[in-house]
Amino acid sequence: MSVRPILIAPDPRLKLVSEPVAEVDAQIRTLITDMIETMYDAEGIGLAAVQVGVAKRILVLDVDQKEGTRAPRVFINPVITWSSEDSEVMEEGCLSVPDIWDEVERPKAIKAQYLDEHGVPQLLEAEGMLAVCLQHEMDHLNGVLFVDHLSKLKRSMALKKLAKAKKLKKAS
Ligand code: GNR
Ligand code: NI
Repeated sequence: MSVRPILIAPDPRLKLVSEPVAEVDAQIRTLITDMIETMYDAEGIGLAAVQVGVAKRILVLDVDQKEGTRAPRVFINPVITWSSEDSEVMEEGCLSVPDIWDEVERPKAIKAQYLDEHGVPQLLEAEGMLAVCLQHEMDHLNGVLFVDHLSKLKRSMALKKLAKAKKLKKAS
């Protein structure tokens, strides 16, 4: 088990469309274990495989982390089968877009199908933070970051701030 480095925008690898997983083999299981460890280490509530440089359709989530009770959920090849017409605005952040938070509007509730870590098909109905996070992670699988949902002006301000922070970090 190991914590893997998280890619930071504007890394071009974050724009890749991830490939479906054909079989949940030992290599995929190691990747999933590392993703869970990496998510907790970074104090995130979700992580997509592409954020650690593996463009496969896998994501992990744990949106209601309480001390001592970790309950990571694993989604392989997830598909949203239904989205509510009602939308909701939430403040979002991203481990690949550090220190930038902004409001994103998304469908309030969704239904999804996916394979769990055993390769068994599952269905999920989600709303609230779980729905937000699942949609945010599924965007990653398609090469989309939350800042791509912002106005052009807000996005360019966010990316400028990020580039500046990267430069400062390099110099220090
Ligand atoms: O840790 C995270 N927090 C978060 C907060 C609001 C909306 C989405 C997220 S996901 C983010 C982790 C991450 O970047 N996953 O891709
Ligand atoms: Ni993210």
